[in-house]
Amino acid sequence: MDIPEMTEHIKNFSLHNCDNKGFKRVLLQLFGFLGQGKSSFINTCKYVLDDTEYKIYADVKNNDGGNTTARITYPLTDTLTLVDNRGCSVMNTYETGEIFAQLGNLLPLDQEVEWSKDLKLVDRIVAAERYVQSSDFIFPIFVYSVKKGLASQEVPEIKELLDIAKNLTGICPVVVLTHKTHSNLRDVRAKFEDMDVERIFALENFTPEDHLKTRGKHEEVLKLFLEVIKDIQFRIQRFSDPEEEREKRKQFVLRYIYETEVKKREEEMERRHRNEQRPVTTAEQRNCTLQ
Ligand SMILES: Nc1nc2c(ncn2[C@@H]2O[C@H](COP(=O)(O)OP(=O)(O)OP(=O)(O)O)[C@@H](O)[C@H]2O)c(=O)[nH]1
Ligand SMILES: [Mg+2]
Repeated sequence: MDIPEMTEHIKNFSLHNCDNKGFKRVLLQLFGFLGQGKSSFINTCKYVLDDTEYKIYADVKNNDGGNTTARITYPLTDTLTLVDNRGCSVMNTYETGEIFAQLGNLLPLDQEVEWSKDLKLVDRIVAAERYVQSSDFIFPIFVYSVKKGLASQEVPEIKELLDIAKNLTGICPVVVLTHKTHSNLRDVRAKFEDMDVERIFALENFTPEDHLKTRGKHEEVLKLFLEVIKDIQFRIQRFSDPEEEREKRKQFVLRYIYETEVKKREEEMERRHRNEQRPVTTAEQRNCTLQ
């Protein structure tokens, strides 16, 4: 396929032509840590698919991230919609619960995202049930910046995040590596390959500073979407109806929140127990005598 054919193929892709089970739209759910290039990737995709001048749709900032604070939808074609989810700063349990609730599409779209600690997230998931459309097919895309590098000790935690995302959505997340031209590329790509990621795309996002359209950059994005479409067509045949899929995702996330909460409390109790068992130090004894 040449570039116009690829573009037409992506724009004409519709769930009506496959055994869609009642799914109507695909949400391409972007997730990842802060400042990895998620919003820039959205602007890049719009620039390539619309093929007009470069526009800033999703807010991009020149900082370490934390700029996107809401889940915003960006329709790309009649069927494909990109979702800019709020990035997390670290992999702590309450932030990851929140990420999975966003990823599983259990929280409302186009609204500010607040991070809820403890079980408040459960209340928000229940309250959102009225607003969330079950007919949305969820497709996870993990965005990671090559520029950041990837230390070996960070690998297990990213692998866990990707594995949970896979079990939650039923789809192996596609990994998009941004800042492709950075010298870390080879190392970062190899580490993601070792994490059993099936599809890795490395690209250089178009940015406000550099959006000269080259064939290489343009084609890279189109190829990514052709693969994503193939994955959707493969997976949709194996899904049950949208209501049941959403129910499964909800149960999965609620169980995750419950289990992490139990683990947190157990750890807290163990810590207290350890403190009680600890022999009193000479300094503490001295303090007691002085009082
Ligand atoms: N050179 C280059 N710069 C990039 C690339 N991707 C993103 N940037 C720049 O990196 C910075 C952060 O990118 P964003 O798109 O805002 O990242 P984000 O993941 O949306 O960040 P938050 O929403 O704040 O978590 C911006 O200054 C972008 O212009 C890339 O592939 N190449
Ligand atoms: Mg952003």
